[in-house]
Amino acid sequence: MLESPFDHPLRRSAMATRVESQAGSRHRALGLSDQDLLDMYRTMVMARLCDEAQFRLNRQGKAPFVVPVSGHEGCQIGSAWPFQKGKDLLVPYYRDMGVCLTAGMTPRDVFLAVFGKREDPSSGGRQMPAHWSSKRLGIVTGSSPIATQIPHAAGVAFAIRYRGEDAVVGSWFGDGATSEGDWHEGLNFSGIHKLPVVWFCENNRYAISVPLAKQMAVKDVAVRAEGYGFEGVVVQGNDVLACYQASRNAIDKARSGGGPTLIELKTYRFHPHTSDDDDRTYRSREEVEEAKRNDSLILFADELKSLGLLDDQGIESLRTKVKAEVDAEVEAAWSAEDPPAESLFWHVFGDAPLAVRSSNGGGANQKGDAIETTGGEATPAEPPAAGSQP
Ligand SMILES: Cc1ncc(C[n+]2csc(CCOP(=O)(O)OP(=O)(O)O)c2C)c(N)n1
Ligand SMILES: [Mg+2]
Repeated sequence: MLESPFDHPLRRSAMATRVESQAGSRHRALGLSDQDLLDMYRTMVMARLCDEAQFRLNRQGKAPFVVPVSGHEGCQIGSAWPFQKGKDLLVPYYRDMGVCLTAGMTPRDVFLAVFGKREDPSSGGRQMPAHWSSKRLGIVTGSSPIATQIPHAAGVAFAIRYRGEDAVVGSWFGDGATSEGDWHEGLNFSGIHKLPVVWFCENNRYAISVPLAKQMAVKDVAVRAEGYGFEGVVVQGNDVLACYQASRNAIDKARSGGGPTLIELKTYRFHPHTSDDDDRTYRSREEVEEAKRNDSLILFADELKSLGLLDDQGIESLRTKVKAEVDAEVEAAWSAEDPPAESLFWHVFGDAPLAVRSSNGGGANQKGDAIETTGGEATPAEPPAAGSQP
């Protein structure tokens, strides 16, 4: 018998009646309307369908590298939902498509990055996909080394405190990130200064192929919070409203000067780590299938059905509508303009490096100054030929 960390009362049909009344009172007690629940569910479906589309595109050779979200939708959307748009700051990690869709990114934004297009809000097509960023939406850019966003999040929270602002920072990371020195430094600093930050660990039991037991000698990441002087909470990450509730409580506490909280969201990723990984080498198919039976999308759909907000037909028609939307956005992103050749240097060098300047090139850096590159004759749709690069 597999040990299942996903056991959830909503899966037990014998308890259906209790679940109905519990669910009914639950969202109203949290101040969420019926429409809020439907919007949350729609965002979860959107994340799942973007994931399915990006994997399809990867297999078609159109998307060189993708990072899956499937399995994490419930914990991401539930935890990101209570943040105040346009005010709070979000410091996510690569798997956080659901966090970013909740913050206001669109499927078009997702695929502009997947295809490396000019209008990609995260980097103008110059970062790897899933390196989320949007000044407009308060999403702080991250880099690939695990846990480097943690000191950034602590620093942003310190700046908020220093300036006397009212914002709260949310920062998300995986269980593997918690083995990094950066993670300790960031959480320790946030505890010392009682910073307005909420830490979310999406514990999916693996750091690529490394299982939890090889990463830490404790069962729950949340217990580590005590060592930093603040509260740690364990939440079933496939229970969207439980994630919402824990997040909202922690945000309220942070905003009113109560300091940080570490929220551990127990979850599971259904796909390999990325499109470059083969998870059959380190986990059994039975384990993955067991986790899929406790998919947050299924659980939340059951909850919406028990509340009378959706029936099977409504669920199917929502999925069809969102799929059409995602497909149209994929098409639009695919046909969008490529970045100009000279944008390769933007935000990296003030001017193109000497080594790549030539007498017949031309372009502009981010300041609008003319720069010269060997790809000077290239248009955005036609990047310089590889052979012309130094
Ligand atoms: C400092 C550092 N070490 C190793 C890697 C390679 N790496 C990329 S993702 C990853 C796993 C991280 O796992 P976790 O934090 O649990 O997040 P998950 O991918 O499971 O969501 C590793 C080891 C890296 N990017 N940076
Ligand atoms: Mg992990």
